[in-house]
Amino acid sequence: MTQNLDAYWMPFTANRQFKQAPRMLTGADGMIFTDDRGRKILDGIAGLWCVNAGHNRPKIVEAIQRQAALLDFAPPFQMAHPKVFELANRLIELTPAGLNKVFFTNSGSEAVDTALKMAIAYHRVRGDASRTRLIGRERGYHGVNFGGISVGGIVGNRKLFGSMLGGVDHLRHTHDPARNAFSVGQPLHGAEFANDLEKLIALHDASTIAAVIVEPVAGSTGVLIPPIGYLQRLREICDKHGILLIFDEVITGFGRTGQPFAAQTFGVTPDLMTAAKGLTNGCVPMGAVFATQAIHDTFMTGPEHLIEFPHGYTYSGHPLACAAALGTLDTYADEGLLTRATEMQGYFAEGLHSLKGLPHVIDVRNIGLIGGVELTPLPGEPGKRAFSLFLDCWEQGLLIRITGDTFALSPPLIIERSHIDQMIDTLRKALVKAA
Ligand code: PXG
Ligand code: PLP
Repeated sequence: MTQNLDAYWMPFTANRQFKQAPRMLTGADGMIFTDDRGRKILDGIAGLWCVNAGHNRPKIVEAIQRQAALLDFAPPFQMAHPKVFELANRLIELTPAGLNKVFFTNSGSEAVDTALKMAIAYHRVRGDASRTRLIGRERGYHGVNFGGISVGGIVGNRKLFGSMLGGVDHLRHTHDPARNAFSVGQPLHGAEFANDLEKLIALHDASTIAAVIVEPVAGSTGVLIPPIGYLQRLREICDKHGILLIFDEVITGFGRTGQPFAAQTFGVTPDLMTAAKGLTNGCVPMGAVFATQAIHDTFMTGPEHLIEFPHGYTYSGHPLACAAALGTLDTYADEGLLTRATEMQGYFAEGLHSLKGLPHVIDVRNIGLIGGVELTPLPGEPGKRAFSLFLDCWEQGLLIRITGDTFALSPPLIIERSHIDQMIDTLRKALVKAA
């Protein structure tokens, strides 16, 4: 197939490199992609951390097909359709107790900006209008919209784009390889990084701070697992000072860490929680923000004919997305996938940590079915060593994800031991070859 590749400007892609040697996917089933050369490629990253039930799942495919013929679109403002309520009810059975209201968006980025707006508006509606400041974290990824990059902490995603939201500050990230390299599961050291929040409160005064947003496990930035006690400490400080805690669970939601949400894995409940990706198994775009009853109810005052929260998207709660999400939740439930990572994580961790000692491997990190392996950068060429490894794995039939000189694995939750063996074997050979 020769195709003109010029017109399409690709997202988060080295466009010129790609177009010289395209990597074109043409089909997918279960754990396996097919490419345009007819090759089979093992999906080591659930598409992009989203296809948690694996590809081409019948209940999801059929639900989307049926819905398209039944009701293709329903306006979401002042109107609705039954499936969006059904989905909301199903979702709050899975969320941590207390998070029982759902607002729908079309992506993780939109979920993040929605949550930030909810937090600021919540304080204002309560009569606490000076609480507008948002606290993010270094190396945080919260999507690509202006709110998300403002609280985000990945310099490369910010520096081209001028001024960010005002009144934002950042906690330090928790990556501390000197003390924690090769930790299996949660690292022992670093709960005290959460005390940065006390410092920012001392600097800005709590009365100016609306919310703190963190990923329970930072994914895109290279798989940073929260040190034991860290999230608990953040929760305590937020409670002490009336600050909302937002967990961005776009990656960690829907079974990735061994429970439906990482909040449950780590035993810390936020006030607002974002999700996307695994919500529809990646099949139709959809995101969500979960809020407490108290936050929701704060808005439910004033004349009843007025809109309480002036925010929403044309495609909020889209019928095809709702159908896909319901099919996805059925598939997760039928197969016990939302806790399957607990069963598989031991074998997965063993495989990953067996890469210790191979050339240039300086750290291995894991939790649930998320793995990160960090390599020494090539002198003066950060990111290049991992990019070469990514290309080699692709040629050898394994799709991985890289960020800087760390590569990430986040396979579909249907993974079997034989797939883990294949992934680790391919990586081992690639690391040895590259040395
Ligand atoms: N928050 C978090 C924690 C994410 O991981 C988003 C928000 C944004 O979601 P959308 O749906 O707008 O992309 C994400 C997305 C990577 C990678 O390589 C990760 C994401 C997106 C693209 C690449 O790790 N996560
Ligand atoms: N831009 C214009 C001109 C619009 O009319 C709208 C929605 O009506 C938007 C942007 C926002 O689009 P969406 O609701 O899909 O986010």
